Amino acid sequence: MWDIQKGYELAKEIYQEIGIDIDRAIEICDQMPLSIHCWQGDDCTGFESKSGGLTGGIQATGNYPYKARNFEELASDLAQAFSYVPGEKKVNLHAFYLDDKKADRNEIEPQHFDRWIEWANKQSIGMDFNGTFFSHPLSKDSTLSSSDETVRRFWIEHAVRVRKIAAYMAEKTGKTTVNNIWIPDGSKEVPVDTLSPRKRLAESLDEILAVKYDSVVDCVESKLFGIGSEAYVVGSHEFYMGYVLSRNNALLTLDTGHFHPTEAVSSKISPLLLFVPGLLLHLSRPIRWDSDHVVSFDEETRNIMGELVRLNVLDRVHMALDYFDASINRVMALAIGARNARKALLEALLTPVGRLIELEAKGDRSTSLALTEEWKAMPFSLVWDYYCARKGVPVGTGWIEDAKEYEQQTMRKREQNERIL
Ligand code: RNT
Ligand code: ZN
Repeated sequence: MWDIQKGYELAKEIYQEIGIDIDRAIEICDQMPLSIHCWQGDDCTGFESKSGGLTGGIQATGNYPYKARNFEELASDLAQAFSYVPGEKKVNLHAFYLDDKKADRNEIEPQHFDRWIEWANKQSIGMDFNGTFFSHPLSKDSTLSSSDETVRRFWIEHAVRVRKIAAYMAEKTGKTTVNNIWIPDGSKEVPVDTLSPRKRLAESLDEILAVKYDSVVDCVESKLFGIGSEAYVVGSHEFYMGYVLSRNNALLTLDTGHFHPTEAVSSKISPLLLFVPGLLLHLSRPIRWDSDHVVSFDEETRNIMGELVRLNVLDRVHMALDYFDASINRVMALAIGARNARKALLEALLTPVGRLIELEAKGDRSTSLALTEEWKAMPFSLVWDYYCARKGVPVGTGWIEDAKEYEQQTMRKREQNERIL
């Protein structure tokens, strides 16, 4: 292993030349919570007994063995993945990861999540939550926008309970719980009446969000299309944007895979934050469509973090991962995506924002571009390695062997993709 301390000292000097204090950057980066999704660990299967597979127009493709089949395995895999990721973390749960296979979605109670809460407290992490409006017999057609009043009421009841559970999680962990609402409602063909489902969705949301919980941050997530809802999605971007702007009762969720492939979430942050109090980011990697690939240290992820740092809005944004790849080791998928998100944030925090703004204000765009481009080749990895080492997290490729060892020692004992009911 190379001398990490030496690397840090060198990087400190180099970044100081452009006016950047790397210690300060590390500190800010470390405090920003990153919500790590449990559903990568089991291909979004959940713990309910009568699972009819993943529905709702989302899909986890691949058949890598050893997926987690129950609470113990999923919690163990998550803890393993967390150990490879520096910085403040939260666990992001879906309602169908409840600890009681008998309770239906309209019957879930806070106590069904006690084991998760105990686990989160042991890890000293916060918890985020999501209602599960898919993979259920009553979600076949639509949920909160349904014209069938019995169905719509069922899902309203679910969402109301989910918020209560979120408040309970916040109380037990002493940390804010972000509650995200995403529903799959939509259709393969354009319906004649595109408006009525949206009116019903707005009414449902008004009812669900009527009670205010100080410890819960509610968010609503739009989507351009899903499998089977290619032509029409009730909860479109315009719908939710209008909804939160008119009600001011929830934040807007931007999933990086939920827009047209030529649109970039990074370019939506500044105009939206001018009007909405905050955003939830679902970081993903959409390859040509909403493919939900593992988050990469790619241009868009770096652009998003760059924009948050340039706008100085980290305190108005919640960051969560949202992808599911069933074709690779799931613990490694989590570690790769989480490390990349954190890496991109740290890199962004090393940007000489003040200097660039000054140059732009002076109209010196050539120097600003030159500095931006030279900055890209600065020794960022030395700072990242030092940060990992300081947090007791494996440096560089150091975690890969360890994750392989975990697969051999722990995951391999599971029979191939078999579920324990
Ligand atoms: C689906 C949304 C949603 C889900 C999770 C499981 O397209 O992105 O956020 O991925 O809630
Ligand atoms: Zn999402």
